[in-house]
Amino acid sequence: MTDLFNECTGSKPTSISQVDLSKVPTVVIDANGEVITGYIHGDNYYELYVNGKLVGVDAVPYTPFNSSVVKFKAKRPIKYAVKLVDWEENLGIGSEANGGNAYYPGDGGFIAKFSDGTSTSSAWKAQTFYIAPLADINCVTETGTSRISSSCSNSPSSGAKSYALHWEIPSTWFSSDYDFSKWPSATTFTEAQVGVKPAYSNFTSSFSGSQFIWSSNLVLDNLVLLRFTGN
Ligand SMILES: [Ca+2]
Ligand SMILES: [Ca+2]
Ligand SMILES: [Ca+2]
Repeated sequence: MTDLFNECTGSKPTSISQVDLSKVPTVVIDANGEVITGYIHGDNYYELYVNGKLVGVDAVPYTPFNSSVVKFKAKRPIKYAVKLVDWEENLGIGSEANGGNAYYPGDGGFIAKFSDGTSTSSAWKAQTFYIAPLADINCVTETGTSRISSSCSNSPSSGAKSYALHWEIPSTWFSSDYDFSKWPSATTFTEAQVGVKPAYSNFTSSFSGSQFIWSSNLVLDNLVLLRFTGN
């Protein structure tokens, strides 16, 4: 992956016209495929797999917020798999220092657009594998494959009172033939809900038509896997 916007390396273009796309290397997934360009932005960390192979990882795991551009050569239909992590400062309990609260539950958010015609939307599948911080794990319910934390409203007041739920990640979740058909649909969020940053807002034309997505809980779901098959 190549930086679209990354304050850590001083790469801070104010628009896509300032980005030299010819310098973005092509990752060859399928030698007889076509070259596809993608724009990616997430809070806080993402990994992109295409047709079962790792294409690249986010250059900045936590903050400052960044974005990436990627080129890969692959055969249609493109099988997208994205690992998302809403990182934390209090490791294992899903919270961070923010606004005077040492145990603030931070939020996530992800948006991407690819030149095969793929945009992030509720047509993607999104499954959570880590929910925190929880004051009481019994507020989470499971219905079918949905892991629902919408009733978990009380944030823990301290680290000692913070709990987390984890589910085992299938070892083949990113493979081309993994059956994700029963995963919940991704939930879309507005720019206001995710709180946009320059790493995204300087390039809105490149993300045009895509929506911010996550699993059903933008705040408490901290490790989310996405799957989508393009045209
Ligand atoms: Ca990042
Ligand atoms: Ca969170
Ligand atoms: Ca975050």
